[in-house]
Amino acid sequence: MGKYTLPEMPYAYDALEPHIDARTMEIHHTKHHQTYTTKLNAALDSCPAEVQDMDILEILSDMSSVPEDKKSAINFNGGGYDNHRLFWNNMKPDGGGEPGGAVADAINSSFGSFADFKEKFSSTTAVIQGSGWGWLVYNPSTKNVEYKPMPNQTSPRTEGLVPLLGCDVWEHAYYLNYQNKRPDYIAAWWNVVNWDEVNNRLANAA
Ligand code: MN3
Repeated sequence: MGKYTLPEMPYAYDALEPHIDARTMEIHHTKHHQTYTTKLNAALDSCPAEVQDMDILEILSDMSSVPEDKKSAINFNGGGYDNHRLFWNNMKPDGGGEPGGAVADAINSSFGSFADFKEKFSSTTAVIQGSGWGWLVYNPSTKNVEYKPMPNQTSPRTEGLVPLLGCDVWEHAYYLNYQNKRPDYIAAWWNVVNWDEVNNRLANAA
C-alpha cells in the first residue's frame, strides 16, 4: 500500500462536456493520473525514511533532500500526481467567464487586462514544445501573479512558485476530441475554468 492514492474526481467524467469529453477525462484520471501516483509511491519506497515522511508538496518545494538517483522520478511522478490533483479542481462544469475578487486585481496588475492575460496564456501554452503545462502562478518573492510554462510534469513549486491555474497540454488531455489541434482545446478549456478555486489558492498563497 503506497503513501498516495488516486484522488477522487470532484465531478463526473462527462461533467465538462462538450468542452472536454467523458472518455478523455476517464482515461486521463484512471490511467494517467493513476500511473503518476503509483510511480510516485514506488520512487518514495526507495527513498530514506526522512524523505518518505515529508509531504509531497514539501518535497517538490525543496528537492535537495531527495537522493540524486531518485530526483528525476520524484520530479516527474510527484509533479504529475500534484499537477493533476490541481487540474481536476481548477475546472468545473459551467465554469469559465472572467474572474472576480483578488485574482481579477492581480491579473490586471500583472498583465494589464484579463483579455491580455488570456491571449498570452493561450498563445504561449499552445506552442509549448512537446508535453507540458501552462500555469498562472503566484510568485512569493515579487508578490505578483505570473504566467509560467513548465516542461513535462515539472511542478512550478520546484521553482518556488505557487500554482494557481494549470492547463495540461499533454496530448492525452485532448487527443480524442481535438487530435492535434491544441489551440482549439485551449480555447474550449477556458469554458470550464473554476475561478473560485483559483481565488482560494491565491488567498492561501498570499
Ligand atoms: Mn495529464
